[in-house]
Amino acid sequence: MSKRVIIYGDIHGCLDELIALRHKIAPKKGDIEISVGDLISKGPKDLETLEYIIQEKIIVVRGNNDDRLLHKNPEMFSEKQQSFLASLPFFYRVKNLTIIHAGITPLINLANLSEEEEQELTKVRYLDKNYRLLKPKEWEKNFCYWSEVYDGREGFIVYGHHVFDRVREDKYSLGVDTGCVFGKELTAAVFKYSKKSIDTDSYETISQQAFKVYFESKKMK
Ligand SMILES: [Mn+2]
Repeated sequence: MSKRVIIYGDIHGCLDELIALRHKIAPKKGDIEISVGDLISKGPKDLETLEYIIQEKIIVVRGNNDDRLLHKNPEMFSEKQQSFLASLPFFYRVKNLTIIHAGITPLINLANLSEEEEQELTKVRYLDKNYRLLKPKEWEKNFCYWSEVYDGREGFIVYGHHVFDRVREDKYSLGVDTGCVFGKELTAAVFKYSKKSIDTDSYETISQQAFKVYFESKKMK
């Protein structure tokens, strides 16, 4: 079987589901495994999940919850875990795929990111009509969801952060957070690797049902 690029949605400490999902996928040597971030917080097994991800050498991009917990409660982590979290990139590229935790806006250029824009990559959902990112309390000014106006200039973006009932596909992006920690599913998108360009039309999704509801939230979406 040819090499694959396997991209996991938000894990949020749901280690048992991650292990069950990887059992279905059966990653082999040469496969590239990437997490969209939000490894921790809200779920049952933060530290065990971190250790597992480090040990299994899964690539991770930085999620808003990874950052939040690291800054809010650094004492909960070992030095190794702290430096792992602090070193997470804000995006990761494999050929024409770009993995980002939340997404991008038309005003952001990945080659030249300010610190504020780095944070936006971990948080963006809705934009106003000038394509500025809206804070949750401003969502009534919602003009669009970021992926509706993304034109593909930074590659095909695979992201998490926003919970969908099933993966969300737009022309140049794929949302893979299906809300495991909220009792829904942990999903991976699996692409065939190619030296030239990865075919973003023919991916497969593989999911694992959550074993329980770990976190209840009115603001799930
Ligand atoms: Mn999340």
